[in-house]
Amino acid sequence: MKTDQLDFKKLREKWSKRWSDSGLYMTDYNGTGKEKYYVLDMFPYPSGDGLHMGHTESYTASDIIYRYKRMRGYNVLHPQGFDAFGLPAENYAIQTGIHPKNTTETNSNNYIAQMKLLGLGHDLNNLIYTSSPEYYKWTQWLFGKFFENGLVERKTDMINWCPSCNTGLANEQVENGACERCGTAIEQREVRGWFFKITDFAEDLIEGLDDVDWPETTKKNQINWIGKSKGALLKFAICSLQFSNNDLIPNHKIADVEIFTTRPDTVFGATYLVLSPEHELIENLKSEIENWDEVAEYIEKAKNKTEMERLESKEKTGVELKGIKAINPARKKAGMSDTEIPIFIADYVLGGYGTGAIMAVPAHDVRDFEFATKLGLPIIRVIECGEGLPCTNGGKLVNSGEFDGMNNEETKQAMVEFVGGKESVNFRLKDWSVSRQRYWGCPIPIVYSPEGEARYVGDENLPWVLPEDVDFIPTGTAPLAKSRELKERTEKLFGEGWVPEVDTMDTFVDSSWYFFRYADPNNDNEFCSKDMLEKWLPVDLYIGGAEHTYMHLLYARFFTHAMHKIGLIKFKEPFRKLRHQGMVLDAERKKMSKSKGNVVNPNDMVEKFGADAVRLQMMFAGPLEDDVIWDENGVTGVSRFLDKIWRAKNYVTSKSPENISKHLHKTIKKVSEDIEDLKFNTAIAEMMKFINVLEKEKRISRDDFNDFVKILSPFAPFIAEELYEYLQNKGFVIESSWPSYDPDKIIDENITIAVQVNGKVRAQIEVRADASEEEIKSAALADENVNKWIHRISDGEVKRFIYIAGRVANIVV
Ligand code: ANZ
Repeated sequence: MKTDQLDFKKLREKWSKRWSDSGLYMTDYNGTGKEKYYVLDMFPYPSGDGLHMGHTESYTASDIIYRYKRMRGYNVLHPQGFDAFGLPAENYAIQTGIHPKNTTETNSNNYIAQMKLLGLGHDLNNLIYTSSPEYYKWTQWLFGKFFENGLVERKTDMINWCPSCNTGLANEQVENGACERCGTAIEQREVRGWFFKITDFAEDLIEGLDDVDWPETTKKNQINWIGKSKGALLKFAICSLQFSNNDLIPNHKIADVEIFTTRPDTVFGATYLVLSPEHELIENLKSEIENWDEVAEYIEKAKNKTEMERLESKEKTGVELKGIKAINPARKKAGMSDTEIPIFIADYVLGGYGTGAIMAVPAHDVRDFEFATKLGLPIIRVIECGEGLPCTNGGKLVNSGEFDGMNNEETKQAMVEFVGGKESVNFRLKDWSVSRQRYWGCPIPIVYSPEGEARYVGDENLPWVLPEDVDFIPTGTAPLAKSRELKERTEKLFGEGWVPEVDTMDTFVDSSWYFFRYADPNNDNEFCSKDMLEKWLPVDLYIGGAEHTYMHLLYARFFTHAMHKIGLIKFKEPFRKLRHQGMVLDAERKKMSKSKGNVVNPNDMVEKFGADAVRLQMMFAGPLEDDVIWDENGVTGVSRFLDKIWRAKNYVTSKSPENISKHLHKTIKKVSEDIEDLKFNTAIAEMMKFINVLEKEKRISRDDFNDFVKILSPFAPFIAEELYEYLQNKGFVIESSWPSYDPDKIIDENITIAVQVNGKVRAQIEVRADASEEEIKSAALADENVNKWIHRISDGEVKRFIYIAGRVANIVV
């Protein structure tokens, strides 16, 4: 007897080859007549470790959507590519001497093989690699457009510096004061480099979130990151004491300092000013400051602290700027005492936020209170907001002259006018610093004239290729500075004395626009043609990890807004719908990590259980957004389910028994709805229920089984394809259409409802489980006993009908 065991290895070999050979997953770029659907994965960085279980999870989810939508009749774009520039390849090159180009190629090929193993239906014929000149030519072109439109600029600014990676980092790339790549504590360095003006879009980037279907927490986190604060800019005059023997001459004003505050209502309580150690005014006031040595020493010390250390330190430190004082403008105007207030520098005030200077109101601000108590500075309460201090609540104003007795919120605007300030909105977001002093990245397409003026190399010189004649060893200066070829190229094209920019771009620039390129990946003349933009974008569904909330997802949105602003595209938001997958944890619920040695390799799992089982288990383990506990014992459950399906082909006969066909229609309905909602776990549970019923009945018609195979196919494409062939269909299952269900057939068994008349049960009626309230009402009224009681109590008039779904109907007469 022939053994009929499900041999997943055989199926894999057979179908992987046939799918690739037939070009089944190639995008129909020009296809007309069908509605488009664009489902996007976050493309992987081609590391030596290969795909991990997290990829397996999110890529399976998007693959299910892809297959489902195609069967639903959509023209679907389901692309893939590689985020191929980046530090790890370069670090690897430093260790081994192998050029990053080669490691990228080997690693990507490994990824492609893994994607095939998992049966993922990406279009592998149109892959993109961000490190290829064909791609980065357009990254540079976009940089050029941004440059011409003033959206990228060169400036000197304090940036985060990773001393281990020897490169600058954007704020988003710093986690708790450490480099997000290597964990080394970051330093602040003043660097001249290129910055994208993301802050120009701060408001738009908040507003745009109203138009997209994204997880609420992700929206909230982006909004918090952008950090909009409404407040005011108030000017405080600075006076010198030098000529008066410490007797202030109030009119001897030497400067103004502007502060940003969200609490102008508290200005009468400002008892001192604080400048951040970086504040530019300090240097200008040098000749007036009596304790300059002490001040200079403090400034030096502050440089070595991370922003986090400065913000969170409980022990506030600072130094008074002796010899100068500030004037509290409100107290002066009201003719009050304590007009002159001391000025400090303290590192709890940051240079890069607001104006880098604050008015300190110790009675109502926690940090100011800590500082003031430590240094014994005066504290003046200006709001009645409870007993203790500091008190940050609202309340009635006191010690505030003509404002006394008024509610603090209501005085904010008037107070700004009173002291001649202006309202102002401040954002926490900073411009995106993109210059990296590393090799393996997209060259910045800029050259400098002998006078030092920056110029875009011009569209005609793109791609501005990454030179190959350099050493990778990072020294803190950019490796490209050592390239003779780049230097010569620049002089040849632009003239003697011209020099090239030698920094490369942050790799997040590459991934900020890749989803545009997917729509037209081989276009040599445009980053993406108008037709293809029109046809495919924006992205309908994007699936990827929530860890990208602050970097990639924000940068990609900024790029899209900026491209819209300069007229390259017609929309502002790139991703209509976004969903995150949860993390994959090991059986002990621990995060998988190399150091813990608990990383599960998808290849091993596919080898052991087959791709269908791995895909099913990933999706069955829980809702997509929840963490997945990867437990091999769990996989046996789905393997058994697959075995049952395999056996079920032997039950095919001429006609299905009624309960099988009813159950099938219910299953089709549920699976369709669940896929639309990305509830893959419950869709699988429904199919399992169906198979269990079929195991008992052991009879199903060919057409019914064929429909089951179709709805299974997005989840378990290998077995589904084999069964589709077994059922003598032509072509591939993904080319067939998604089965519809007959609503009349879905009716479950009847249910019994108690019918009350004025609260007393008078009948039990049988109705279909899905009967509407109207239907139940007429069935209840048609009941003889109910009718009798209605007429006994009243003349038959029904005042109200109350239906508690599935249980009780109450008729009030
Ligand atoms: C006076 C005041 C009184 C303040 C009060 C608060 C409470 P957000 O909401 O984060 O925007 N601030 C301004 N610039 C700063 C800087 N560069 N470094 C550190 N702190 C800074 O916070 C705005 C408030 O943070 C501002 O309002 C200022 O303190 C402080 F009862 O001004 B406030």
